[in-house]
Amino acid sequence: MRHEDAAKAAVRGLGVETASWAYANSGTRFKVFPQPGVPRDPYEKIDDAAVVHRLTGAAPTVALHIPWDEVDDYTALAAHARDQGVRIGAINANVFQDDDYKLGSVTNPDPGVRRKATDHLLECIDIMDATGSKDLKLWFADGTNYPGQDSIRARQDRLAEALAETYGRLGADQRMLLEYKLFEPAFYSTDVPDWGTSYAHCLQLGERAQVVIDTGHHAPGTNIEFIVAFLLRAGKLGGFDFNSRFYADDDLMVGAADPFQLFRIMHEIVSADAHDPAQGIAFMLDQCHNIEPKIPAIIRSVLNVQEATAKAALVDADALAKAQQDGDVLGANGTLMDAFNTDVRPLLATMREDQGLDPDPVAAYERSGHFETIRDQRVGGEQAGWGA
Ligand SMILES: [Mn+2]
Repeated sequence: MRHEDAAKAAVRGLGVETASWAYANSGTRFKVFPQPGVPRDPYEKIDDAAVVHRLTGAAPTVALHIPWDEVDDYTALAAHARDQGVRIGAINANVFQDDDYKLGSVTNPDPGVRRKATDHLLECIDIMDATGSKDLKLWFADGTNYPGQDSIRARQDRLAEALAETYGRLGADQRMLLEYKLFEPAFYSTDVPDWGTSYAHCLQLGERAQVVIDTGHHAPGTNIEFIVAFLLRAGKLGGFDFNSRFYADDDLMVGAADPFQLFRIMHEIVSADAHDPAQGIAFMLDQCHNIEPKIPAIIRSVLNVQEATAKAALVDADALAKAQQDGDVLGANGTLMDAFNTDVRPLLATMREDQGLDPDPVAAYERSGHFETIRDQRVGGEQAGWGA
């Protein structure tokens, strides 16, 4: 019973940040399949994020992506979010969708392009000031396709210079979260390909620069929980972009492809008490719902994170520590597996009832009639999607 209470407490404290772009139309490079009722502007994206928060009680912030979420008045957008019961989360910069960025953004050999890219990063901090956002999230598509195309070392110098200028513009309570990705769109060398590169730049920048782990951005078989443990120990884990994958950067629902991996990650988090909001780790979703209905998929994703967290909190820490100390390999592994194999759904249903929520948020959404409402109301105009 004591462990169950601890699991409920761990989950209750956990906020999952949803992404504005996940509510919009998305697809692959082959096809975007539009869905009815999809938001037409950032205000409607925030409305959808607020629905997810109302039903789960666990998604209090929504990340924006600039320029996809460009508006004239960011203060008004933040006020709209507050009226809907949510807040603006991380501001995600976009320096990959302009013709100028063919050979890179902040690492481009052309100083004029680098200036333009860095100016965009600075503009994103202006938007943070206007919206109350605390996190600037950076992912660079920069890299090269062919050996010899550019100097790998010079590109690192250019990257460091742009990051330093941007870091210097941050307010005292703002952070820079630097994401990495193994490959794609660059296929030979990527300028921030792994956690080590991100970590090294963040270390040089200072305390408020931290690494963000997108779970889909690694080579197959990478032990992500090792990265989590290492960065936590170094005080350099800023947050996650949660999603799941079978092959590359699939951006499927977190916990869908490999719930055991998500559990192992959350075990590292919970065993370091890093799920405590005071620790400042941002648990964000970065997913694309290309063929499934978006809002229920995002609700399901929040629940998947909650389930993994509850299981991680159910690990008998004393028994695990004793087994590890005693060199009891099977006992230690068994302790972990007992927690993973526990069905935590009844426990979480009770927790939601205690919070005044529906025990089954996905079913509650289906019953709510919300989808029919947005399908009928959001006609005319242009649906939001990549590049809009
Ligand atoms: Mn990401």
